[in-house]
Amino acid sequence: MSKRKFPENFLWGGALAAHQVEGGWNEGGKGISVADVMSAGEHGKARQITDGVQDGIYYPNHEAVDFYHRYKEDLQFFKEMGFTCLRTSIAWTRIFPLGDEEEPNEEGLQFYDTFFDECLKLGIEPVITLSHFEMPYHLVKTYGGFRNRKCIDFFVRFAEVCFKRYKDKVTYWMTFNEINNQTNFTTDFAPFTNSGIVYKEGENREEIMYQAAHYELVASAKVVKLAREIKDDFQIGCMIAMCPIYPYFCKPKDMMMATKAMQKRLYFTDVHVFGKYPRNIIQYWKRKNFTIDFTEEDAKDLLEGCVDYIGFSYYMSFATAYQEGNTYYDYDEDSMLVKNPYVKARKWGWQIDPVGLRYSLNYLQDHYRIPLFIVENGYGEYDEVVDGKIHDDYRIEYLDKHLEQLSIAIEEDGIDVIGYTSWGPIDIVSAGTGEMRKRYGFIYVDKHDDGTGSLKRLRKDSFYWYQKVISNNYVES
Ligand code: BGP
Repeated sequence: MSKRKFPENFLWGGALAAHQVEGGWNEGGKGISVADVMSAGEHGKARQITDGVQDGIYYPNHEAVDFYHRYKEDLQFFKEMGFTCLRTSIAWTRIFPLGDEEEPNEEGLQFYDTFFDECLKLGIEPVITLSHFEMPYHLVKTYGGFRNRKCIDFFVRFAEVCFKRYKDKVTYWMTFNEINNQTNFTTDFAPFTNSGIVYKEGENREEIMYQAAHYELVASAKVVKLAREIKDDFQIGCMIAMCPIYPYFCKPKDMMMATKAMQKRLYFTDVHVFGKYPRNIIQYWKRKNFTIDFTEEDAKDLLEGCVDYIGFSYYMSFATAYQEGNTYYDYDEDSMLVKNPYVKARKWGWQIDPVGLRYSLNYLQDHYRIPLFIVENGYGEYDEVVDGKIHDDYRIEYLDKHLEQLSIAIEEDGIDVIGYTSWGPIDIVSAGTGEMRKRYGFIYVDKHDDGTGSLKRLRKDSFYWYQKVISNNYVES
């Protein structure tokens, strides 16, 4: 057993998203967001967007775990675990209820003012995502979300208000959560991926996805530029989902397949970090005859809005095998992913691969050479309460193995990592399925899939484990 130390000033904490934790969906002048019109999926199935809020449908995000009213109590738990940072998002609809107004909603701004003050009072640094799967629903209905260039300006205005208002309270920012995830969701789930796109029958979904993603990348770059004008020492990053894709065999064609799949998922990072698209994506658009509205002004904005760090989520890895007839990109993504026989999958099919985290850190550092921030990693599982206790050794094992790999990456590979925020430090609504039973927390919340529950909070065994890791600032391996 050796003790692997983390760097001094390493940021330790947890990560949340406003719509998954806050509730209070129609309080404080808040408008309706995409998340507010997403139904709960059946167990393990994707959720659906409904046309507005309809009677008789259960919307899990409406109350979530009531953080909106209970955040003071919850911050105390985080403090007790020793958090030095907390990642969460600002609900766009608290600040601009419709999204296209000229003036922000003062009550929404005040909510985050008092929330950030409370964090800072406890020595917890807020790490803020501007858009985490919760575009104002009005922008979806009226403008078609990010298929419309106008949404760039709405997003920039929202960001500007946040930067100016919270400039003395927040240093670490991220623009769009898991911006690259939309390449996997040319489905009814698309509006939930920040893009706000609802696809119509018969349209070329892929082309529209690339267009919307381009507008989001431009919006992100403009926001990064603006952030620097407002405050020099803001640290502003992107946020990507990092799911490394391994070749199934060492067959050259499998390797090529894996390379192309990685390019498709990670081109976003190239644009964020270098301010330019990689040639492979431009070439792909040409091959497919996609017409992307991409102006000279856009190219300039992208170049001038490069990020300071890469925030990323890591939960799992994938594997891929070449299939006869498929020419790399021209596949349906799901059908090209194969089960990796060397790693175990969990209930929701996510493959557990701690070494994949070390691989990801190396990959991102080698390609992009700027600091990294692990802003999501965690284990979603059913938890059982027995006599008021939750023995979640499976979660401890998962996190411990990932932290071990993180410490190796820092110590042996010299990776520059700002911090680590585990996903859902308190149980929250699952983004993918809308379930409560897919729990990630160190703190259990008595809330269930049918909306019942006292909302009482309980410390799980993992609470004490994480508390120890943070206070020691090392893991044993
Ligand atoms: C990421 C999202 C989060 C979060 C997490 C876990 O993709 O950024 O919002 O929810 O995944 O996913 P799920 O909640 O579906 O288990």
